[in-house]
Amino acid sequence: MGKSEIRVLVLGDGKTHAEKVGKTSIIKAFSTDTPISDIPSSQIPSVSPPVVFRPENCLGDNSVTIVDTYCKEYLDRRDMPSEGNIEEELTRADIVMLMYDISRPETMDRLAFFWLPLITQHTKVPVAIVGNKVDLKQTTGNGTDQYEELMRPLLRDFKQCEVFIECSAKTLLNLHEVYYHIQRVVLYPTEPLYDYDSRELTPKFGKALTLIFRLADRDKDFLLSDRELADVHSVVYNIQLNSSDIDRIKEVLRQQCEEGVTEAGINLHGFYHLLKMTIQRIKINVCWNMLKHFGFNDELELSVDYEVEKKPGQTVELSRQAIEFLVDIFNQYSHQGVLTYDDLREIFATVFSPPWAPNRRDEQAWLNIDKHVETTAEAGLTIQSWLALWHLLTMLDYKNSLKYLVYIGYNLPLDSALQVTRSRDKDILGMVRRKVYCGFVIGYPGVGKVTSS
Ligand SMILES: Nc1nc2c(ncn2[C@@H]2O[C@H](COP(=O)(O)OP(=O)(O)O)[C@@H](O)[C@H]2O)c(=O)[nH]1
Ligand SMILES: [Mg+2]
Repeated sequence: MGKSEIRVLVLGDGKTHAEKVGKTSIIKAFSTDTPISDIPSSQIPSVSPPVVFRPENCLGDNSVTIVDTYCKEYLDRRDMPSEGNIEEELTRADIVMLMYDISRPETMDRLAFFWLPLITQHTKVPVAIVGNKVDLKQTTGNGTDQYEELMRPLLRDFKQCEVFIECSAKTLLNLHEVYYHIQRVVLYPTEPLYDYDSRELTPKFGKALTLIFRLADRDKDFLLSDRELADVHSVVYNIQLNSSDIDRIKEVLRQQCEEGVTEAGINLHGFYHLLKMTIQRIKINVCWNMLKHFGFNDELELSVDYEVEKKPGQTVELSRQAIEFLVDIFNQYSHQGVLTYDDLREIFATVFSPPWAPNRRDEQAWLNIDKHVETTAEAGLTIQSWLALWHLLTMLDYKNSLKYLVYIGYNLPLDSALQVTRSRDKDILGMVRRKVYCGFVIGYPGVGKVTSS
C-alpha cells in the first residue's frame, strides 16, 4: 500500500511506578533488539524520544516512527492536553499501540473505560492491543486463558482494535510479532476487505474479486482450471504451485464450500470463499498483493486515466480490438443470440452502477437500458444493440466508456481501445471512415421527436 511512514503512538497506563505497563521498555527493546533485563535501568528514561526505523528494517518500503508518551493523570481528562499533547498525537498516528500489563488486571480494565473511548473520540486508525510482561503470566487451572476471555468483548465493542497480542520486553517473547503486526494492519487493512460482523467479504472487495476471477479465467468457461489457478499464483506471488499443492487447496476448499469446486475447476463462489479463508487466517497481505497486482488502489478502485488528443471535428470511437472484446463478451454471456437483463447484470457484476448512469446505484437505473438502445420484447439486447450501446457511450463520454470496458475485463493497453476519426471536413472530401454519426433532431415541442427516434 502507498504509505511511506507509519507513525505508531504508544499509549497505556503509567501514572505510578506500579502501573507502568512498559511502554518505554518495549520501545527500547524494539530499537536495540535486546531484552530489557540486559539493559541498565539508567538507560530507560521515563519517556523515550521518537524512534525511527528505516525501510530496510520494515515490512514494505515504509519507515516506522514510534512515539512514546507519558501520561500522569489518565483519569482526569482535563489534564490530558498538558500531558504531551496526546490528543494531537492521536490525530497524527497511523496506528495506536495500546498497552497493558498482563500481571495487573486493573491496567486492562482501563483499556475499555478510559483509553479506548479517548482514542476512538480522536481517531479512526487501527488499535493494536499489546499485553506486556507476559513473562509474569499465570494461566488458569483449566488451561483457558483468562486474558483472552477478557479481551474478546473489547475486540467486539471497539471495532478499531485489530490486533491483540501478548509479549515481553523482558524476554523479547513475541516482540517481533508485535512489530510485524503493527505494520501489517496499517499496510494491509482488513476493514476495506472484510466485515467482521457478518463474516463476509465487503461488497467492494467482492466486485474486485469478480473482475480478477474474470481476468484469470482465460478460456472464459466461468471456472478456474488447475492451470489458471497456478498461473494466478505464479504471476501474483511468484510461487509455482504443483499439482499436489492445487489438490490440497481444492480439498480444503471443498470441505468448507462444496459447491465452490467442480470437476473442471473452482467457480466464482469458490474463489470468494478461498479469499475469505485467506483473510480469516490473517493472511490479509495475500489479498492486498493480489489486488495491487491487478491494479486496484487503496480504495479498491482501478484508475483508468487516459486522455485522447483530438481536434475540432474529430470524434473518439471504439477500436477494432475493443469491438472484438465486446463481441466476445456478448458471445460468452448471451443466450440464443440475446443478452437478457440477467446476462447484462452478470456482465456488470464488477461495478455498482450501469455505464449509462454512472452515478446511480438504484435498480431502476439498470432497467432504463431501453432508454438508450433498442431492446427486444423481453427487454434483451441483440448484438447490434449491444454494440450500438457502446458506440453511443463512447461518443458521449469516451473516458466513462473506457473505464467500464476495463471494469468488465478489457485488459489490453488503454490506447488500443479507442481511435480518433478524421476531422469531419476531410470526410466530406474523401471516403467516410467514421462508424458513428452524430445527428440532432430538431423540432417544436410535441411534434414527436422522441417517438420518431
Ligand atoms: N517482568 C517484566 N517487567 C517489565 C517488562 N517490560 C517492562 N518491565 C518493567 O516495568 C517497569 C516500567 O517500565 P517502563 O518502560 O518505564 O514503563 P512505562 O511507564 O509504560 O514507559 C520497569 O520496571 C520495567 O523494568 C516485561 O516485559 N516484563
Ligand atoms: Mg515510559
